[in-house]
Amino acid sequence: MKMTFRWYGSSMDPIPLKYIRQIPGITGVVTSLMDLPAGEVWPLERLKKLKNEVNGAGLELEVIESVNVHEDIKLGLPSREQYIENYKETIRNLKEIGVKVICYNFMPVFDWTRTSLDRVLSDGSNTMSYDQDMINKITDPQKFADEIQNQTGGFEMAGWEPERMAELKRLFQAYETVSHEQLKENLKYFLEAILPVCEECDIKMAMHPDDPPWDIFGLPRIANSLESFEEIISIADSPYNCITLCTGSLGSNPDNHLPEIIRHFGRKGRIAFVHARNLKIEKPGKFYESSHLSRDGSFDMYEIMKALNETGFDGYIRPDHGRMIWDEHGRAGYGLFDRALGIAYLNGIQESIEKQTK
Ligand code: DNO
Repeated sequence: MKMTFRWYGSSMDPIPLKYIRQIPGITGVVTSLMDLPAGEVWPLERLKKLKNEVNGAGLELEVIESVNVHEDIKLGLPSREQYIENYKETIRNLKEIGVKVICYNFMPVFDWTRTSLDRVLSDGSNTMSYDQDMINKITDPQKFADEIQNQTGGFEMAGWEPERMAELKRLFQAYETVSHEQLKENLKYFLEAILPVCEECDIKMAMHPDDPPWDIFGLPRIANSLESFEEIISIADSPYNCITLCTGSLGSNPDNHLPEIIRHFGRKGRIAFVHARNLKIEKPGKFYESSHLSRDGSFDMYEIMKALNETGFDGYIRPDHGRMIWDEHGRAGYGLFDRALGIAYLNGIQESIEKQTK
C-alpha cells in the first residue's frame, strides 16, 4: 500500500511539501484545486503545474481529494447534464497528469460535520468533536455553519465551499422533495454517466462515507454502512466504482464493524483509498477525535491494518484527522504533527504485520 498525506496546495496549506517529504515512508500527497467551485472543469494547465510542484518535491500525485459533485447532480436537476460533462472533462484532464483515484462524496449540502473544532483534551491538545444532542437542538443550520466557520482560524473547511455555504436556505428547500431513494437514483445516473470515462482513463472513483454516518438536519444520506455501500457498488457495476474506506466516518456508528467491512469490500477489490484514524465514542452519537493509537480511541487500529493486509490491499492510505498538538496553528484536523505521528504509528503496525506473515 502507498502511504500518502493530504495537502491543500501551496496557497491554501501552511504545511510545506518539503516537510511532508520528510515523514518516514511517505510516497505522495492527496490534493485538489480547492479554490475552484464544484462543477467547474479543472484546467489541464493548472493540473500540470500542480503535478510539477508535487513531483519537484519528490512526491507523487496519484489521488485527488476531492472532485466535489455539484449539488444539481445530487438533486437530479436538468442542469446536471452540463456539470456531468464538466466532471468527465476533469477526469480526462486528471488522467493526463497520472491520477489513479478520485475521492468524492454524495452528501447533500454538508460534507463532514462536527459540533466543535477545538475541544481541549486532558493532555492539553485540541481536537474536533461531534454531539448529536447539540445538532438536534439546532433550528437554524445557517447559524450553526457560521459558528463552525468562525472556529476555523481563517482556514476554509474542506468540503464546506463558501459558495455552497452562502446558499444553505435555498439548498435545504431544494432537498425537501429528495428522498433516500431519489438520492440513490441520482447517484446511479451520475455514476453510469462517468464510469465509462473512468474505465477509459483508468481512474477509480472512491466514494467517501457520510460523516457522521447517519442523516443530519433531515437531509437524506445513503453511504454509511456495509449494506448501503454494497448497494452503491452494485447500482453501477464497474471495478472503477470503489470506496474510500474512512474508519472515522463509518466507525462513529458502533454497529459498523470496521475489520468486517474492510474484508467484505477488500475481497471484492473495491477499496481504492483508506482514511485511517481513530476516535473515542463517548455515548451513541457523541465522539471526539483521538490520537491514532488504539488505546486512545474506540477502534483497534491493528485489526484494521490486519484486515487490509489479509485482503491484499495495495491502494492508497493516509492518516486522517489529527489533533492540534505542540501549539501548532493550522487547519482543523489537518495539522502536520499529529498526522505525522499517525503515519509513524501505522508504519509500525504495518512492519510488524509484514514480518509476522513472512
Ligand atoms: C474531511 C474529509 C472529507 C472528504 C470528503 C470527500 O476531513 O474526509 O471532506 O474529503 O467527504 O469528498
